[in-house]
Amino acid sequence: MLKLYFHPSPNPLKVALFLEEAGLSYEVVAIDTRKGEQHGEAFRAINPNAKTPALTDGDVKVFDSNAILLYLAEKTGLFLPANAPQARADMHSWLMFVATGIGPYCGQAVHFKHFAPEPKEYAVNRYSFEAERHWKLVDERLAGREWMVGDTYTLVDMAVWGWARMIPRAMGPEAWALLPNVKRHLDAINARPAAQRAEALKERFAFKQEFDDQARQALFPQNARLGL
Ligand SMILES: N[C@@H](CCC(=O)N[C@@H](CS)C(=O)NCC(=O)O)C(=O)O
Repeated sequence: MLKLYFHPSPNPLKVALFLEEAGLSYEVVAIDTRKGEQHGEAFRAINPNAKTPALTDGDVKVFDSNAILLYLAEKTGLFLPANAPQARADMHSWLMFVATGIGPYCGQAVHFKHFAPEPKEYAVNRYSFEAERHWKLVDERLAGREWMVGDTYTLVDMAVWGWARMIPRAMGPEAWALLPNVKRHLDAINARPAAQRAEALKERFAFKQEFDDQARQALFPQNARLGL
């Protein structure tokens, strides 16, 4: 049995989308990161990085969303691009680009825009600039093509979807004017029943909504060093 360790956030949602698209049977284990459940010993035995998502497949453990997408695609043979050198190279390049560029820069853009204490202008400018620069590259990639790699829907599109949903929060609602191809790609995936099922997973659990001291300590443990 597959078990998805889940919080309704961009990285876990990519994996939920794959599982739903593939029609795989899986159990969802809620990890309420605002309550600090990611730091528990049992979860860290699965993901030493103490972040969601993680997946277990029997005795196999896999963490980091893009690694999980690759694991599931290799396991099932689904949502991979053609088995040709350029298509596989494109898959790896864009997947790593999402993992090392889109995810971290959007995550930090959200953090500094919405959560960091003042003064923060320098950090907001750096991360929103880099988030925009990365998304413009995805937008150029999607100009004149339906999907990120080859001419079919693959795991790379799912990786992009997880964070594209967050663009207004990371960059402001006006960002869509700069990214028409990303918006078209997002709308196409949002219209898929699997995406709607992935988004609906959060309704099954009472995830903590309040952003209080408990949530701040769980998500921003570094603040303790500054006495915040
Ligand atoms: N590189 C990791 C990043 C995972 C990550 O940052 N997950 C967030 C949700 S999107 C999380 O669990 N945050 C809780 C925390 O930082 O304590 C991946 O792609 O899975």
